[in-house]
Amino acid sequence: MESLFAAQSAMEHRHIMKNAIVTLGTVVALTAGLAHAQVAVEDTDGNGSYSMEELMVTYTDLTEDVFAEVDTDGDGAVSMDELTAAQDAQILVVN
Ligand SMILES: [Ca+2]
Ligand SMILES: [Ca+2]
Repeated sequence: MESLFAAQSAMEHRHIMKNAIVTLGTVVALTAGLAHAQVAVEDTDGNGSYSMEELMVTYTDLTEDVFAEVDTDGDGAVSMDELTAAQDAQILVVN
């Protein structure tokens, strides 16, 4: 009986360790996400969204296909949220 308890205890310990590692991974991912969001793209014409031309100042090799992927609602402009999502998903990466 005692060895069964010991085995259970060891399993529980591993489970706790696994959760701690997962939590740490989430924190790292969130921190990385924040770092991506800090890549500044200038809204040159100040209309509150990013055009292909504005994005290309920062992402010089941006293609129309990638722009369409970033513009998830397909309205022809990239909003702040769409930009952040694309940066987090590493669709937009500065070379
Ligand atoms: Ca703009
Ligand atoms: Ca859009």
